[in-house]
Amino acid sequence: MAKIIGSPLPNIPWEDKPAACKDVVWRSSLNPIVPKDAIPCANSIFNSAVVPFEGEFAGVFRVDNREREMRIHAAHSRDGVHWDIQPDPIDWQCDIPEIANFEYGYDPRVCWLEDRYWVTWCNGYMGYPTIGMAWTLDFKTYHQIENSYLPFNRNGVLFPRKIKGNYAMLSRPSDNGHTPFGDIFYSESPDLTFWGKHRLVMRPTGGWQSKKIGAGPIPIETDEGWLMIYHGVLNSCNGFVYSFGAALLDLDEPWKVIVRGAPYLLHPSADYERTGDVPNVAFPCAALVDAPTDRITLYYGGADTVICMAHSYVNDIIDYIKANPVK
Ligand code: BMA
Repeated sequence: MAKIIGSPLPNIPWEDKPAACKDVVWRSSLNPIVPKDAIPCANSIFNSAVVPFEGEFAGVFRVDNREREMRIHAAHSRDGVHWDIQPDPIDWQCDIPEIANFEYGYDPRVCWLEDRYWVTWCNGYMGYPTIGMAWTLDFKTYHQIENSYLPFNRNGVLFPRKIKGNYAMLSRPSDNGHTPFGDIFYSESPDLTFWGKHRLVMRPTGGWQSKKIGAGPIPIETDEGWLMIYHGVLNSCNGFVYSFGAALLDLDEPWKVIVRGAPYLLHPSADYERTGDVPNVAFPCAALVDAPTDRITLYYGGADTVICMAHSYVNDIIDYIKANPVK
């Protein structure tokens, strides 16, 4: 059994696995936990990040507004299920004039790293998507730094500690549209501003992950490797289908894949994943883990419209991908 290198989270939002469920990952019976119109300006609220904060939970949520602009809002919850979402988007504080002009932002992730929370998101720069970064201590004031990469890039996901002396991030080079390709890359930085030493981690393979792939939640450290949950896309005759699965990456050289699951963990099959602004999307952006009990709760967007939760055990996911690997 792999040992999780992490903290207790006894108040993790949780439901036991239904007796009839044969899957490794099961959906919350409360789904969708955040409806599309939870605040007046919202057209849809989805693909969002959640972290433990001061005994409760902080959220950094993707809100597409009724002009269909992509914005990021702060949120707070006592239990990880019921959320108070700020009515106005985050007002990023930035003293770099070239970066300070916010254009659009979406698909945020949040990572506790050393002494503060870092938000990464897909950030519009001169009309092009790249990875934006900002830090916060209180989820009220957010200090934006340089974009991490040249466009085009999406799905920037930090590792929660330095690896071999450098900060580390996964990302997914892309194009300016609905990218018909996409591999997961790994990059390092001495200071969170200058990123290099780029390494290929994984390419698409078959089936549900045949078109493109992108990292999801912050990787989870275990003594056997980093558990990376990622989305994969199938190009069906009715458009893209977003499912998610998992892989285990080497602790010191995370571009080396130890094992990668061939079947998906969750595939859009509930109504709220199949019907919405973009049908057939389950897009994970965050995970909560209670290390002593092995419990994991995933947050994912349903059909680009709502926020959902799913539960599992970290070791059940690891055992499942080991038993069903991509060969
Ligand atoms: C991707 C991103 C995600 C979205 C997905 C499905 O390119 O834009 O935010 O969930 O497409 O539309």
